[in-house]
Amino acid sequence: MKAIALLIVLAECFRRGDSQFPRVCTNDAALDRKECCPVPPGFTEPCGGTGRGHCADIPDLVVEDVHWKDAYHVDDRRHWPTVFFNRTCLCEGNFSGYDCTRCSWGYRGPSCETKQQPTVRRNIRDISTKERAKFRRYMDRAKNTVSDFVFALEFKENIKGSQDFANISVYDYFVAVHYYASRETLPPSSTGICVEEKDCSLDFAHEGAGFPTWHRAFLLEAERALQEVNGDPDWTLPYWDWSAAEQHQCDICTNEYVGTNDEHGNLDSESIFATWRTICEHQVPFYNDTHTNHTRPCDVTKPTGRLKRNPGHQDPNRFGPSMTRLPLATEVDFALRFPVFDTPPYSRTSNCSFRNLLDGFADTSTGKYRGDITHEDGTLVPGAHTLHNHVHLYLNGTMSTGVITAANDPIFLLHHSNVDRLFETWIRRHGTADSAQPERGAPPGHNRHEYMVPFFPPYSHADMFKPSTELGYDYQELHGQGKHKESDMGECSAAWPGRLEFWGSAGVLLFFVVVCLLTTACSRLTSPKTRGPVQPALSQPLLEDVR
Ligand SMILES: *[C@@H]1O[C@H](CO)[C@@H](O)[C@H](O)[C@H]1NC(C)=O
Ligand SMILES: *[C@@H]1O[C@H](CO)[C@@H](O)[C@H](O)[C@H]1NC(C)=O
Ligand SMILES: *[C@@H]1O[C@H](CO)[C@@H](O)[C@H](O)[C@H]1NC(C)=O
Ligand SMILES: *[C@@H]1O[C@H](CO)[C@@H](O)[C@H](O)[C@H]1NC(C)=O
Ligand SMILES: *[C@@H]1O[C@H](CO)[C@@H](O)[C@H](O)[C@H]1NC(C)=O
Ligand SMILES: *[C@@H]1O[C@H](CO)[C@@H](O)[C@H](O)[C@H]1NC(C)=O
Ligand SMILES: *[C@@H]1O[C@H](CO)[C@@H](O)[C@H](O)[C@H]1NC(C)=O
Ligand SMILES: [Cu+2]
Repeated sequence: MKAIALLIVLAECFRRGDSQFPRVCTNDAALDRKECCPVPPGFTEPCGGTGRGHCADIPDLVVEDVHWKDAYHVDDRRHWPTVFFNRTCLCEGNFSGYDCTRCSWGYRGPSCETKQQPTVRRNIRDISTKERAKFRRYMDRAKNTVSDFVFALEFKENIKGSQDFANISVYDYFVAVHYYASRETLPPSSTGICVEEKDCSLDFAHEGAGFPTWHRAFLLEAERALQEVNGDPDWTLPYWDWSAAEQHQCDICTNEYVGTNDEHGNLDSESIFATWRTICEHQVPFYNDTHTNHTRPCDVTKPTGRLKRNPGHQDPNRFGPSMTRLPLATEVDFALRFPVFDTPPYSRTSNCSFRNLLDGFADTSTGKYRGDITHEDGTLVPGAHTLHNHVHLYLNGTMSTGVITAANDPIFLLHHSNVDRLFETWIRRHGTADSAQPERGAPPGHNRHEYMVPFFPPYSHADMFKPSTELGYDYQELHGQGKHKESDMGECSAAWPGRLEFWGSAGVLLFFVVVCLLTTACSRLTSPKTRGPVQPALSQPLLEDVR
């Protein structure tokens, strides 16, 4: 009993987090009521009233299951966003945004009544010199303009009112959002809630089924913010097709794009980005008088350094020999062949999963997860650091030192725009069946209907799992259009897609084979449409699952 009481007390002590909300909702009254339903400028009712939006309770869509770690229960991100706000605007028709003054993705017009012609995200190597200058200027304006979102400097239980929220620039807001989604809950401690690093961190954006959809939402929000701050609603984020880079080296690491660097990784003073300061580069353990360390919330008002980049100089002994160059187009081709979006446990250890290949923890020759191996003599065999992860590490600097602060470097947006383009290529090739995303069983916050932390007002992964044209944008060109004839899927044979692992083992197979032999269904085995000896015995819904 005492132990349980102590645990509860501890849990109460360590609820923590810094977070971000519209400035209009961080006044004392709104915080107390946990209600963010502002009256938009020019209106008289919250959320604009009938025909536009009204205030409503936020449902809790969290899926509780085995992957929950103790750290989850002391984290402000739990049951997002209800620790902070449990009511927000529910917009009608095609309206959206925290006060229903914006349009849903893909809609335009004063009443958001028109479905827009998709805007086109272009290859940054193909846009004009003028457009490149615009890219640099637009980024810099976002870096130097105050956002209408503010960021909390304290744990939830210490937030007293608006004074605990700080202004932040439009660009840094996105750095902070990415940081917040992936930050650790508390430092590992032998006496604390979690002993090992892996149990202390909760990543709502990476290493899980929601990786592509989370970053898609992030890019849409960032693109819109850049359009708004620059008064250019037709502007689109360019993408950097690193798999087609000259000599497999960073061909946009020049002052025309994101900045040239010297051998120490410092940006050239001629680049506009040399003046940029990073935020949140250090997670500071925080000694609390209860004798356990917290991870102090990032103080977004304090610059933490300059951008660093040194492409091709990442340590190959630590991360593998491929670190001297960018990922190859053949590796992308390989990943795109995988028809199964994700496989249990929908995490960094997933095998034969398109998502995990793209995320970068699966080997692009076997299709299987591969982690670091340390031999007894201390020698390290680096695990798989492929595609998305490979590019981060290759760039050796701000993009590689920690996933939590990588977004400080503007190349992050260009890299992720390309990652989203690969996700889109996969969608156009393999479809968007609901069954592709897990309903449960993924790490916290990564299941299909869970809200993506920390977007506000909240929306789910499912909202992003559709062809980009339905969200109002498209790409100049998808990856390897028309040339994906090969069938190599490494150790994940095409007739045996990884999703079947869900059904366990050979034992289950044997069961189906026996059932099959005992019934007339066996004749279906010879049907010319079937690919392997097992699938015909499975029911139709499962077959759809497998696709
Ligand atoms: C330590 O944590 C407790 C409980 O959350 C809090 O009341 C107290 O202010 C914290 N101490 C410091 C120095 O912030
Ligand atoms: C929302 O939070 C307020 C303030 O804590 C509380 O009074 C109310 O019961 C909550 N509503 C729901 C639906 O949880
Ligand atoms: C939303 O947009 C669609 C497409 O333009 C339009 O048909 C529909 O009427 C709009 N809905 C509302 C409620 O305005
Ligand atoms: C934050 O920004 C808003 C809008 O620009 C401004 O009105 C407010 O004074 C700023 N607050 C602080 C503490 O700087
Ligand atoms: C907490 O962190 C401080 C500073 O890093 C360290 O000196 C102390 O030993 C830590 N305490 C615990 C209980 O881990
Ligand atoms: C992935 O494949 C490896 C090697 O075949 C196997 O040892 C491991 O258990 C698999 N992992 C999962 C999560 O299925
Ligand atoms: C860049 O890579 C070198 C090894 O080649 C390493 O010593 C250095 O710490 C890396 N720098 C950063 C910022 O990651
Ligand atoms: Cu990320």
